[in-house]
Amino acid sequence: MAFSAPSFFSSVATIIAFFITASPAHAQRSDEVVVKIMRVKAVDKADIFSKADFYAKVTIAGEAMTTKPIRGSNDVRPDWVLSKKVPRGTHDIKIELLDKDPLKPDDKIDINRVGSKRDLEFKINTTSCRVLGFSDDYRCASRIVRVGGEKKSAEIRFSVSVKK
Ligand SMILES: [Ca+2]
Ligand SMILES: [Ca+2]
Repeated sequence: MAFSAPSFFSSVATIIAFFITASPAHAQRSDEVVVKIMRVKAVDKADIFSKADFYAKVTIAGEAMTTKPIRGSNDVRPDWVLSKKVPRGTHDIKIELLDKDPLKPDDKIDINRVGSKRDLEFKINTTSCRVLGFSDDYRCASRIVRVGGEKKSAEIRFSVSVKK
């Protein structure tokens, strides 16, 4: 070529190329993980003296959040919604269900059919929008139903979705 660009322009081009490839807006994209618990139903008596006082503790990417208890009901439709902003990628989620008790430590309710486990622990991939860690993978926002089998167990219906 007859025309040779001055070094100033090639430097500018290098700087622009750097910002395009290393753009923080691209690298640090974040998503909001939303866990919704739609229903909790006791399988056996969660509370030996009365009806259950269910509440949930949900941990998303290391941050634990607790709902208010719904007192005196063995079958609740709580519509609990817990969410956290996370960097795009795969993150851990834990769901624990408990029965509030004024006189002694709250009981952990079994919602995991695996004998040695009472909680649900799984992962969300916010890029592919898939819930991982169960026997089948679930798409975002699909309804997931789990039920425990030990003493003081319940059925739980929930969904995990991602807001981009
Ligand atoms: Ca109770
Ligand atoms: Ca279990």
